[in-house]
Amino acid sequence: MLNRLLITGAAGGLGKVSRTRLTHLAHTLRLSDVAPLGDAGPGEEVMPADLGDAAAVDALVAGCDGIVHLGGISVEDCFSRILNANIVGIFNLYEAARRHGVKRVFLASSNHTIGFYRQHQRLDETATFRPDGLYGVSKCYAETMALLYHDKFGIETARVRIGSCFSQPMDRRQLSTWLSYDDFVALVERVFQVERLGCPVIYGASANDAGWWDNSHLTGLGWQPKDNAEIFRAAVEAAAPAPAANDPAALYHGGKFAADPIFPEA
Ligand code: NAI
Ligand code: 15L
Repeated sequence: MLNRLLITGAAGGLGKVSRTRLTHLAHTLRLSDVAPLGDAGPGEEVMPADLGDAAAVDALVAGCDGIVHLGGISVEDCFSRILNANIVGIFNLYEAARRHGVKRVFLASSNHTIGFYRQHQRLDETATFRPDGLYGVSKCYAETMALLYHDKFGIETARVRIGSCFSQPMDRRQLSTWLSYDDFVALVERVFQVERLGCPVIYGASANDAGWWDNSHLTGLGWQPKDNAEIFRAAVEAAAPAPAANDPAALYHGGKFAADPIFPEA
């Protein structure tokens, strides 16, 4: 069991799931975000911080022995916001982890690192990056920083290319990319419980019949996703007509992100 586990992005969708369902992993959960987090409950510490603020991130990481890094811009956005949270923020986080001797990180990367592959293509850990926007590029950077800090300083990171982690799949594409909350929680558990992690790329998807990603390289992790988006197929297909064959939603792993423009500064 960890002593103190830092969860960044704790006010977000996956942060809320983590806050309630990862309590058994550490004596104390240190919760951080720029958005309101409410009061600390039993076994919690609340520490608001902007990931772009190096001093604040240093204080955040001090005294922690594990990090679940969920914080940051989580969709396509203008470059300055991505730069602050996802580029400067990742540098601040790994530098703080190095200074304070944190040994293990769960990094929320994204399928948008490989979003421009076509949906007929099956990918494994050897797939090279094909980001579908600036957000995807920032996650490629995050994965690369994790690898650098592993090779140079021995910090272990699970580089988890999360598909679509919601209570249920919301469209046809997500029948392939869905990660259930139960499978997400089980993956975080294994990341912090396995004896030797290394720095693997992990495709964060449930055991979907329609899945596109191959995790067969993860022989020692002991993570076996149990859910399958197929049980939602009838409801998903009834909710909306199939997109046209040339619609990005039906063409690319990253779906409609591939059609996003470069967003102007707000
Ligand atoms: P979310 O957008 O709900 O949560 C992200 C949190 O980060 C927010 O609460 C936000 O306030 C915080 N944040 C943004 N900028 C910040 C900054 N400068 N400093 C500190 N905190 C900041 O996203 P969600 O869905 O919970 O995803 C969590 C992580 O997983 C994100 O990094 C996202 O990119 C990644 N991910 C999520 C997927 C999903 O399906 N939920 C799929 C792929 C990746
Ligand atoms: C992501 O990276 C986003 O954070 C999430 O909100 C979803 O859009 C997901 O990818 C997806 O591709 O479905």
